[in-house]
Amino acid sequence: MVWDVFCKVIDNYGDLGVCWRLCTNLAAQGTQVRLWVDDASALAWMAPEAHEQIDVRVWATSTVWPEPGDVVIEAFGCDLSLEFVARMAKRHRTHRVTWINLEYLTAEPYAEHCHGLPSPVFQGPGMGLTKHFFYPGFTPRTGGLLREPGLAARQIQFDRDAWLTKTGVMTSPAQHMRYVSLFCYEPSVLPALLAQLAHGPARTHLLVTAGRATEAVKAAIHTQNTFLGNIDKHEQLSISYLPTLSQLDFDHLLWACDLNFVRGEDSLVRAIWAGKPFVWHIYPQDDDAHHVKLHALLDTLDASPTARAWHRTWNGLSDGALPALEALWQDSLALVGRAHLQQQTDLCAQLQAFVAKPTVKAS
Ligand code: TRH
Repeated sequence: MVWDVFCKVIDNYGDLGVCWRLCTNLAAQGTQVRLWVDDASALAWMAPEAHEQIDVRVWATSTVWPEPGDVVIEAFGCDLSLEFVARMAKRHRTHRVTWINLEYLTAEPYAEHCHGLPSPVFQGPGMGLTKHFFYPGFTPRTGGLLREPGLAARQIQFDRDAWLTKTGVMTSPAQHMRYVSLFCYEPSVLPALLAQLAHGPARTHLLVTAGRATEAVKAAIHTQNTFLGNIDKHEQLSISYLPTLSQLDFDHLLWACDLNFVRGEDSLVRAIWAGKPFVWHIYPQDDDAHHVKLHALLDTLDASPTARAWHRTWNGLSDGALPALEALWQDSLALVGRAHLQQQTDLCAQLQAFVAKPTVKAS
């Protein structure tokens, strides 16, 4: 089987991050994958070692299209080139081509209702084809979550101190140090978080990811002289600004920390698999549709009052002060969610089963 996966980078790292992860999951099952992407530059750090079964191709207007594969994944409604769609339709007359639109992850009920729905094409270059909507999700009636085999075993074998030392974060074994990762957009309460960490009572080392989170922390420190004074006085908070990490090391970061602040969708799922307390910064939408989406996730994971209060404030849904950190260190949102979601068939296996279904075959 050859799979074509199409990805357009809108902004941030999530579009490519999800697509690359899907491709590596497929390749691990022996599938040949072509990843078509309009801007592959982030793969240089996200996947520096590449993968011999994943053929990364530039998706440009001038692309000369090869024979389409057996399965074509259009990630997040990225609109395939009409020339390629025409080739798919032509091939489909003699050899089944399965066309799937992989949707964004959400815990909202519509994911269950829309998962697997067909959309036959009656006119235009794709006439005769059927596009299917595939919704990742948190319940058995959705397409599940990306979770590669062996993930839990790798985490068990992970040596946190060795990793922190290798990355230069830990120079000598630090007793009673709490590690916190920060991957976020620009939360308005970020200065309040930094101030809480700086006031202790425990010593905290903050690992700030490259890009927007680093810029946000530097801006907050720059404008918070009183807060800076606190850092200097008590030495409770130290900060490392990380370089861009490979996806593999991004997981290691989440495994190494006692508390993870994550954002977007792929890192949310990885934070759940990491099983550590986490706070999610949801990708903001203009019409505030993300408010419903956030609450749907919290309901699905049966979040504690602590987790709910943190998520509301961190995401700007509440004007109140940032809740106290103390209750968050023990929060079991990820642990409970992981125990439950690990029972689900993972997204890659569900995709493969979906493609093999007779109803899809007949399309
Ligand atoms: O970067 P994001 O904010 O992506 C977002 C969301 O996906 C959002 O839904 C989408 O609409 C928007 O982009 C366009 O967060 P996300 O989804 O967690 O993706 C980050 C990816 O980057 C993830 O695969 C982890 C990876 N990553 C690394 O590999 N190394 C790093 O150093 C960092 C910081 C991230």
